[in-house]
Amino acid sequence: MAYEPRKFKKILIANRGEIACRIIWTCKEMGIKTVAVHSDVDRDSLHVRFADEAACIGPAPSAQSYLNIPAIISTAEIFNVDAIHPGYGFLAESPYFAEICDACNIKFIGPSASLIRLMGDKIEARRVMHEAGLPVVPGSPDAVTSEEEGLKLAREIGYPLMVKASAGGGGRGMRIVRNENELGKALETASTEAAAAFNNGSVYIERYVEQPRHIEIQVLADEYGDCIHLGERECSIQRRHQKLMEEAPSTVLTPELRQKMGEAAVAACKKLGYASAGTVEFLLDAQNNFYFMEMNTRIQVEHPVTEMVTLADVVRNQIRIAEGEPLGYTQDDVLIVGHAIECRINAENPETFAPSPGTITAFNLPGGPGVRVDTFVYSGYRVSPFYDSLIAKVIVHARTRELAIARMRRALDAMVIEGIKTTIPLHVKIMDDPKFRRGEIDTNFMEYFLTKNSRKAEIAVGG
Ligand code: MV4
Repeated sequence: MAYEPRKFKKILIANRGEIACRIIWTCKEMGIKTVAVHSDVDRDSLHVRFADEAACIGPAPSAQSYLNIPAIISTAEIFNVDAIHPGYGFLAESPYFAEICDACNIKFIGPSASLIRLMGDKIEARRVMHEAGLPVVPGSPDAVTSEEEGLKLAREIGYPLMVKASAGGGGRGMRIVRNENELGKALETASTEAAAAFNNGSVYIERYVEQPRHIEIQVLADEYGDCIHLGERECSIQRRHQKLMEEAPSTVLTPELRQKMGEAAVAACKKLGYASAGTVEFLLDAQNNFYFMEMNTRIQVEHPVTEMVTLADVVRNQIRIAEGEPLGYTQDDVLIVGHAIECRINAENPETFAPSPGTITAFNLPGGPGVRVDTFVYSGYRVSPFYDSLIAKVIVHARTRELAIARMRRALDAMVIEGIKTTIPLHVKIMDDPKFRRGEIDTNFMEYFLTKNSRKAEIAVGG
C-alpha cells in the first residue's frame, strides 16, 4: 500500500491504556512506525502488542514510569523517533516535558511549551482569553491576597461567587461563597488546599454560575495561523469533576450559537498563535450565555464523539500539524452529521465508585452499525490498581439523539466484562432516565440521578 510522504517516520507514545492504542491505530493508517513505553505491570497491555517496538521504562508507580522523563527521553533517543505523542494525563500538559523534547530535537505533538504553561495558569488564561475576545464570568483580574481585597471586589461582582485556585482545574481548591461572611474562610481554605496540591496558593474569585452546562469546542490550528472548529461536546454528566458520559452535538446549541461559540474559540486561538488540536471549555448558563472556563492543550478522552459526527480524525490532525503540514481544509468543509454518545466504562463499583481492579474472566465487546469501542483490555487481562480506572469507551453514532440512546442501550446490553465491577450498569440506568432522555442535563445531573436511585433502593428494601 502506498502512503503519502511523511515527515515523521517513527513516533513514541508516552502513555498507556486506550489512548495509547488509539494513537497507534492512526499511526498505522498513516504509515508511521510506533514505539510503546510501558511499566513492569503493563507488559501484557495491548498498546505494547500493537506498537512496532516497545521498551519497559520502570516499575508500576507512574512517578517512576509514565512520568519518568529521563527514561522516556532516552528511549526516544535509542529508538531514534522523530516525535513524541503524550496522549492525555501524565506528561501531556507538562510545559517542562515539552521544553525537554524541544531541546532534544524531538517534536512534541502538541502546542508550544509557552502556551501549555500559559493555559495551566488559570488567572493568566482567563486574562489572555478575555483580551482575545472570549466572554468571561465577572471576577477578579488578579490573584486575591486578602479578605479585605476580596470583600471589596465581591461588592462589585455580587454573590454567590466562587473562589478558584489559579493552578487548579479539576475542581480542587474550589469554594462556593454565598455571602460576605463566608468569603474570608473560603479564601483561606482554598489557598491552603491549592498550596498543598499544586505548590501554588494563588486564588481568584468569579461570580458563581448556577446549574451551568459544560460545553467545550474542539479546535484544530496549524502552524501558519489557520484555525477551524469541529463543533461542541456536551460534558455536563460528571461526578466529582470526573466526566462519565459525553455527547455531540449538545441538545441546547442552535446552529447560530454553535457558530458564535466556535468562531469566538477560533478567533482566540488565532490571536494566541495556537498550533495543534485543543479544546476551549465553556460554562453555558440557563439563559444560554457562554463564558470561557479553561483551555485544554491536549487530546481529550471524549474526542471520539467529535470524530463520529464530523468524520475528522483528531489524532491524525494533531500529527499532521506537528509535521508542519497546513490544515488543508476550511470551516465550510466541516459538517456535523447525526448524534454521538460516549460512555466511559470504568473498573469501578457502579454504586460506590470504589476502584475494582482484578482479572477479567469473561469479555465481549458490542458491535454492529454505528458502534465504536476504544479499549486496551481483553479476556484474561489483569486490571492494575496503579492507574486510572478507565478501561473502555463505548461510542455510538446514529441519525438522531433518540436513535443514539437506543443504540447505546443495546450496545451496553451486549457488552460483557466479568471478574471485576464496571460502570456499565450505571450507564444503562442513565440511558433509561427520563430527564436524560429529554436532554435536561446540567452539571448537577449526577447529584439528582444518584439521590433518585438511592431513594429507589431504600424503598425497594422497605426503607
Ligand atoms: C465554575 C462553576 C460555576 N461558576 N465557575 C469546575 C471545574 C473547574 N474547571 C471549573 N468548575 C466550575 N467553575 C463559575 N464561575 C461551576 C463549575 C463546576 C463544574 C463545571 C463544569 C463541569 C462540572 C462542574 C461541576 C461543579 C462545578
